[in-house]
Amino acid sequence: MNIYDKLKEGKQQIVITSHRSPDGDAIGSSLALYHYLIKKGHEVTVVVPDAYPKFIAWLDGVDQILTYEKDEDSVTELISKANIIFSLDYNDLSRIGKMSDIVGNSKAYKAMIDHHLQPSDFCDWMLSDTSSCSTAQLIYEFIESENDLDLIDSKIAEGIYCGIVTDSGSFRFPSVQAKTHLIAADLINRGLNHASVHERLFDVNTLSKLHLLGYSLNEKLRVMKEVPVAIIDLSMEESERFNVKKGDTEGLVNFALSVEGVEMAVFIREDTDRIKMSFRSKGDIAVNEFSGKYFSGGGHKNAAGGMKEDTLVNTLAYFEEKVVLFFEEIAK
Ligand SMILES: [Mn+2]
Repeated sequence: MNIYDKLKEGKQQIVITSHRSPDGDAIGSSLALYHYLIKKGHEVTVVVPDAYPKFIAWLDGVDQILTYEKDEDSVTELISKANIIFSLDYNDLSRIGKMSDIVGNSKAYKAMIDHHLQPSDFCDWMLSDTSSCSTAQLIYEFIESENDLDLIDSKIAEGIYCGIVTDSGSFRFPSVQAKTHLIAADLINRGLNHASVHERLFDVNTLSKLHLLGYSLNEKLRVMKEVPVAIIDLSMEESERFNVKKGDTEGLVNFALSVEGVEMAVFIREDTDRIKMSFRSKGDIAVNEFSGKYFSGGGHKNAAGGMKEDTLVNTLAYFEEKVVLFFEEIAK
């Protein structure tokens, strides 16, 4: 049975789940679907493994979200009673951490709506579209295929728009389709205040985050001589000096990549027990391969993570040596 018929069987007990460290698309798409399914007469709860970031705390319904980390018992009970479980913005149970057993073992009907590569087979029904820029766009298309676009109000529109904007780099990534813009236009026609969403998402920097950005660009950003690679590194001492909090260093690596002529960038940060790395690249340079080979990491072609258990000084030297090799190999 497909999800559309399942939803027509009558009032359902629905739990919407999304991935660990939920981002703007995870929460935006979950809340958009939440408000839509409530309008359709179902009983709905959104559940995530751990805390959502502060920059999306303004979304309508966010205060109703349950976190497994904090509410283990209520979440376990809800999932055991659910008729339908939605998996949004993830396609493998490993992405929901400690929740994976209770979701995996549940007898509920499971529906996946997601846009990541290589979905695992754990659902009864899947809307898996890897060409889509976001799960939020797929939520719009889900509502569209039910002929329910007229049910989209400002709450649903803000969730969808938040997911699209945050996952598409504000409509700039190659994954953005003409359809994505048509959806944005339709949401605006239905009353969405897009400017206010952008403001609430992006004009919320703390002073200490901006001071860190200034310092990183002024004192730390450098471009290697041998290869078109930009580096920003940050020691523990510097992190402490700027009172760095979770999320404060996010986006720094993109500034490094934006230097004219630079083709690859790395942000290297000394943490308590290891050195953490974040790689970005332009065009055909596959940083996931580089990271997999030298820094026990992986990810996407143009955005990957990695790490090394060594000192910052050693890691920098190792990186600079290996990245020169890497560019020699690419040139062959
Ligand atoms: Mn996503």
